[in-house]
Amino acid sequence: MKVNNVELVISAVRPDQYPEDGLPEFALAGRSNVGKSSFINKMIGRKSMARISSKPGKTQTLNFYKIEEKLFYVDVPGYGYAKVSKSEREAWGKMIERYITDREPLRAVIQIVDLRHPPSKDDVAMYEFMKHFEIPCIIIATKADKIPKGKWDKHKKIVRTTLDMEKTDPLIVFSSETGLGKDEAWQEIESRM
Ligand SMILES: Nc1nc2c(ncn2[C@@H]2O[C@H](COP(=O)(O)OP(=O)(O)OP(=O)(O)O)[C@@H](O)[C@H]2O)c(=O)[nH]1
Ligand SMILES: [Mg+2]
Repeated sequence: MKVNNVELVISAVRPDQYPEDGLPEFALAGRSNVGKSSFINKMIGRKSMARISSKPGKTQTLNFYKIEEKLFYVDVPGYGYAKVSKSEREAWGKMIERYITDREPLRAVIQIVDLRHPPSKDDVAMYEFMKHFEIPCIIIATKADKIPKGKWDKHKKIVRTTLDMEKTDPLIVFSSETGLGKDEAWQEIESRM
């Protein structure tokens, strides 16, 4: 999709603030600092529309980016940030759980993992959560620019087996630096709108 028009419609902390225009939504999930906001920026061709964190764990809201009046990317606070207190973590969990399980316009969760490393326990738990609630998901393995091309296939396999991914779920190798995987990701998203 060629993107000219992007608008941060709301940074929501409660469901009654979520947009009501019914456009399809694609939510980002992933470890803090894994590259969720960078993914959005690359997909929409903006350098800094979605806030890239210098301080991981800072984003505590659901940020709804409206793209071309056609869909929303929903930037979600990352999980697994050690310095977040237990009560904050619980509040986060409730907000995300409720959004993911109750949200009618949600078409898929885009789960971002780091291609360089095996998925963490939290990554596995997130994927299992989506399977349990039968949420469609697209897995993006990002930061591919940080390892040699010759290793991508091997690392892809590790991601698939560690998450115990369903065969039909897409796994796309991506880089927010180079734009690798951008077209494939857009195809996957547009096919679900
Ligand atoms: N080399 C490289 N760096 C990346 C890539 N994607 C993200 N980064 C870097 O990783 C850091 C974190 O990126 P963010 O996009 O802010 O990560 P996030 O998942 O949104 O983080 P939180 O909002 O804290 O959960 C930044 O320094 C980015 O520049 C990538 O594909 N390649
Ligand atoms: Mg972010």
